[in-house]
Amino acid sequence: MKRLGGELKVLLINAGIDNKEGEPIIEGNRTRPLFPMLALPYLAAYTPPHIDVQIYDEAHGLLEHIIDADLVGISGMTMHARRMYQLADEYRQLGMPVVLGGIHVTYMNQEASEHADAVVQGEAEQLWPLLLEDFQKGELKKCYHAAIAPDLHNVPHPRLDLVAGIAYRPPNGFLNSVMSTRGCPHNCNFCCVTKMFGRKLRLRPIDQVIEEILTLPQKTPVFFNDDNLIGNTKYAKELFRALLPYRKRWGSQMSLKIAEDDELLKLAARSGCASVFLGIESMNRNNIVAINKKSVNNVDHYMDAVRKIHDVGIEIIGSFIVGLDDDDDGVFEDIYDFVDKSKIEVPLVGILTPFPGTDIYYQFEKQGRIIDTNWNKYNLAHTVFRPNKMTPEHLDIKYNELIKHLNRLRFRNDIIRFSIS
Ligand code: B12
Ligand code: SF4
Repeated sequence: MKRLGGELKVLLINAGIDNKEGEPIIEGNRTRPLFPMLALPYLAAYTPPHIDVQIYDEAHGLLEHIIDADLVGISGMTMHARRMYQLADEYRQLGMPVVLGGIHVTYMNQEASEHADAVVQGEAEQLWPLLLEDFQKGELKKCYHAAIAPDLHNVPHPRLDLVAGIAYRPPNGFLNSVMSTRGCPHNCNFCCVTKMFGRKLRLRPIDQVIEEILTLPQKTPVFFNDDNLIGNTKYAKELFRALLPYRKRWGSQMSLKIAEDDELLKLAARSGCASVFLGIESMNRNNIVAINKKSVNNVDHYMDAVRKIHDVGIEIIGSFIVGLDDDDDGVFEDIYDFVDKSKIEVPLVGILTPFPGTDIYYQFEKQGRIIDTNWNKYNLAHTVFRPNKMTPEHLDIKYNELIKHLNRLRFRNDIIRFSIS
């Protein structure tokens, strides 16, 4: 177990999807990830050097054999929770202690603790070394709660080298996942981000971001792993200016507000922005108000915003939600028409999903509207709640039809050069 005096072996697993009994992801609406998640590379970076740490990322294939370790740490989103528990149970049966962490178990601590020796809630950078110390002393606690959101000054570089051998290499993907901010100033009711990372945007010093980018393979694009790269426009402009000399191509998630600031938009384009992931969410003003996004999304300006972004040569991955409370049968056509007319390059449509920890989760729970807690289905391709203006079955059927139609449209457009989806 705890090889005191000897080298401790820690295995970190990014859980995939429990596809033995799970639900397949709708073909065409999701692709294999091109770049890695940062949780485990960061934890590895915070692991003291005398500990041997290994990462297995199941995004490109489930782990088929047991890897020997003294301690196993498992991460994942809600859609990976069952696989996380399956792995945890297997490792624990073999006598290897398991720690679970990540966005899902942060909010489903009770459930997770049935499968784990320890559960970590929140951002674990500061906790992780302490947890490892406790483990080595034989004093592992059942629950660790990160009370303080870590400061982003002087964070070590995430250990991307530990996932380099998997699949994040051209032509299947690229390694260059970089974080520059955490949190988001907005608070959309379906989103976990502000609950988990806070509304106050934490900023990483720009020179440190650039320095990290320069250590990564130079010919492949950079994906900024931020939730809203332009959450602080002053910072974003400085970052884009700092990127100018390096002639990078990059993509990130950001809000539609990018189109409201000409200087910001032009700087983004000049600094190499090739593709943006935008939360367009809904064509319906009532929905935008209800999801608490009216300060960010103006439905009357969508077309104009898309045109402006296209005009500077940036491609758009547009994210839409169906099943919002004011959605009736018209929603599917509205989204299709918008994608068709606006010519956004990659439409991503998801069914509203009440992820644990979000405002809608608690709202739907209180209203008795959650009808399915099979976490495998929490991948935005299944209706797990009772919609307001249609049946769950109808929403599923119409959603699948829309995806098929959009895939044809996407194929027709055939202009995707670089995509972060
Ligand atoms: C990058 C990203 C992606 C990439 C994933 C690339 C890949 N290789 O899989 C892309 C764009 C493809 C993507 C897709 C999806 N994503 Co996504 N994604 C993110 C994003 C923006 C960053 C993830 C990240 O690296 N975070 C930084 C790390 C440091 O934070 P962290 O993961 O929370 O880890 C910290 C703690 O949780 C903890 N921790 C985590 N794991 C562990 C394990 C142990 C043992 C310990 C001790 C601690 C610990 O410590 C870490 C350090 O502090 C997050 C939002 C976010 N800010 O996290 C959303 C997020 C994870 N995604 C989300 C969702 C819903 C999806 C999709 C299902 C939907 C979609 N948008 O189409 C798909 C699923 C596809 C898939 N991969 O299976 C949700 C998850 C909600 C949930 N409860 O499940 C999030 C939170 C966004 C949101 N708006 O709510 N995503
Ligand atoms: S703007 Fe995006 S990241 Fe921010 S709270 Fe809304 S959905 Fe989440």
